Amino acid sequence: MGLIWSKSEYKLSPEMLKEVKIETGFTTRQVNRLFSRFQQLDHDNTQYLTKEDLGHIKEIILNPLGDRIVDFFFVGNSEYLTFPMFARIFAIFRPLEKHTPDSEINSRESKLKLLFRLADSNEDGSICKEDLFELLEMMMGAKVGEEQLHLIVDRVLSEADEDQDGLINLNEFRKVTKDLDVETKLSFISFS
Ligand SMILES: [Ca+2]
Ligand SMILES: [Ca+2]
Repeated sequence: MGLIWSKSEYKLSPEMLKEVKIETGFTTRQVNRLFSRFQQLDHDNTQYLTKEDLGHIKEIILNPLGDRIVDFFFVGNSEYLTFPMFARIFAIFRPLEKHTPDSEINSRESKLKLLFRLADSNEDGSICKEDLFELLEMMMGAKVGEEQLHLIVDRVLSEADEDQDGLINLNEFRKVTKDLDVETKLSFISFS
């Protein structure tokens, strides 16, 4: 038998389908679509993705926080992304329904936490001036000059930093983003 014949596409097992559905709240159809997407990205049929593979996702390339999001997929510096890990991240981006409880993986609270973690580039649990500068620089691109960015950073920090320790913690972040439309900022992957 030649090599070409042994390169068969692997399938999503019923057990994994069930597990992913329970964990993410996706329907069977959605999990299947996500799985074919996973397979498309997995060019060499290894059943896991690398950072390079993720670099082909259009929504990620176009997102100003794309690189951060890719890093976020690879939790704990793991080099390999399996399908359940892949599905879990997409689940956070799943749009909110009317009364999504905070415990749900796609709740406003998990999206907010994700945004906070994306902002906290040195992963020390708070957003400092440098984190904020980097974040805004990425989000606003070249449209805003450095000087102006510094002004914006100072303003955001003085508004958000209630206990005046020079850092924005998760609680302060939650308050300052109270009116922010987290939904449209992060629900960039739709299944409709
Ligand atoms: Ca930080
Ligand atoms: Ca603070």
